[in-house]
Amino acid sequence: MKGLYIMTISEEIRRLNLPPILKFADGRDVTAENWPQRRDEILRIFEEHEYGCSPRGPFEVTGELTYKREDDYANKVLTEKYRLTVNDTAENVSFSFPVVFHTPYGGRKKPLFILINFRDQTPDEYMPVEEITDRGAAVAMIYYNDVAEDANDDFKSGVGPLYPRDKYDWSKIGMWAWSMSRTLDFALSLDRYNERKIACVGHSRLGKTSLWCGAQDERFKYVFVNDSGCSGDAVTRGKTGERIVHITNAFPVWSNDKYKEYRDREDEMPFDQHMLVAAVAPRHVYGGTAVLDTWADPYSQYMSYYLANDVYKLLGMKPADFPDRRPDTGERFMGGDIGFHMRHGAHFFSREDWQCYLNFMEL
Ligand code: GTR
Repeated sequence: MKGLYIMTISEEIRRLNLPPILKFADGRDVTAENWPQRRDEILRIFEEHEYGCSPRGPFEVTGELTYKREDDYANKVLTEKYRLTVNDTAENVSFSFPVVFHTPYGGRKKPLFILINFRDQTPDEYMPVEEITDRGAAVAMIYYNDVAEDANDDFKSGVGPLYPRDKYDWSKIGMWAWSMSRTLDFALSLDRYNERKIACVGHSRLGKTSLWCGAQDERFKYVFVNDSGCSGDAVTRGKTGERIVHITNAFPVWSNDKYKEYRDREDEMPFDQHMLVAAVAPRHVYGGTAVLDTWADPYSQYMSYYLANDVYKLLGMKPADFPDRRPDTGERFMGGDIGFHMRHGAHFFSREDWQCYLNFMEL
């Protein structure tokens, strides 16, 4: 419904008193030159206050081919399943998990989506293989429970028990994000993907995961965040629907202990989620939201991209043409290095979302 909401987004934002993206914690101004230091400061803040500290390696990643089909999808796609083994040479531990790759045939190096997903099946309603490969892109999928179970298990499953918690207080979101980066380590070793078109993508809790992964790992040139909401791409202060108290009660393992101190104390946070969206700059970041996804709160999600756009302006990149008002249902903002859409319907990772992501990558 156009025009019903009359307050501008900048006025809504002003009332929230958000920590600024373009000031260091000590109050210094951020410039195009010192943006890398500010980005680093932002990442350390999220590590300390929300997602926890992940192992930094170095890692050696090898893959054992466990399945291969050369004539998949009308002979147009090579499907391979690998069992990846990650060797952390600093901590002397190793961990294995499976990944499926679908790579279309053709001469040039292919764009690659690394998708972290809810189900161990392919194709999947969140991974429309043919629609992706017909646009010339490959997709590699990780099933998140293979990395660490989505359960309140005191980090006793998957990769969790390999690392001491007093040194690494990483959350499940941190673990799942880590597996996307390790999958990229392996994918790049295959020497068949286009390094300028590497994307990470996930939906909902795995949208939060994609954002945390892509904010940290600069090899991901496109970061797609689908319906991630609370503790993902939605500004926390003032948001409707899910809040820190809900998410940390229901899913305490998605964040570290520090984050729980901000239940009903959002105004005391030295950060908010708009800073994490901004931390992807100068690479591409894109938020997909849905009008009926009120638990995630698409308007608070929009605020993050609206604010992060300032970094794209500062860095002389192509900003998005975001209007200073709440987005309307069906609106897509595609023209810049940062993008956003609010589609019809509810919480879901739809074909429409995928089509927008493929378009944004100009595939
Ligand atoms: C909900 C959770 C959301 C979102 C969603 C999902 O229960 O409250 O933050 O992550 O699950 O992952 O589907």
